[in-house]
Amino acid sequence: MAKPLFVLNGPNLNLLGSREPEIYGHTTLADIEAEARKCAGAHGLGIEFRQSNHEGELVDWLQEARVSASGVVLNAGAYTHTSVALHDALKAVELPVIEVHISNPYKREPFRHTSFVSPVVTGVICGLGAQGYSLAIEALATLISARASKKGQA
Ligand code: CA2
Repeated sequence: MAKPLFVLNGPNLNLLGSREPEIYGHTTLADIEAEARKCAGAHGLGIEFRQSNHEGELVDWLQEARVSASGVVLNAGAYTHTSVALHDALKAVELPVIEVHISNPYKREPFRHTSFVSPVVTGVICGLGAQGYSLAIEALATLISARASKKGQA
């Protein structure tokens, strides 16, 4: 069986569903995890679903993903807009990575218009609500099976 997907969530995403529903909707992080498991399972993939409020822990998990995952979904929360450490960790990860944002940061405050993550990931999904996680998993499943058949040809 393929290595699992890592679905990594940054600061304050544990509060989803409890505040600011006009921006983030009513879906909780537990709901997102359940949907992500279903979606990945349909493609024969397992999930390691995690959330942290600590930048260094997210860096550790990206380093772990490098050896233990087949792809990564990353919603780095506010660290998206500040973190050189996450940028550097992503550069080293050598896996398909999809950056996800529930809201569309480009419709929001100017400080959310810069991402340190986007230049070093495979793709970005934003502004589509919690559904963005399932779309990212679909994209990873396609990328991973394309990689596997390329390897088989070699
Ligand atoms: O839209 C996204 O997914 C974000 O990554 C969410 C981050 C924000 O800093 C990014 O600019 C865009 C914030 C996550 C905090 O989520 C909360 C949810 C409910 C209540 C308070 C915060």
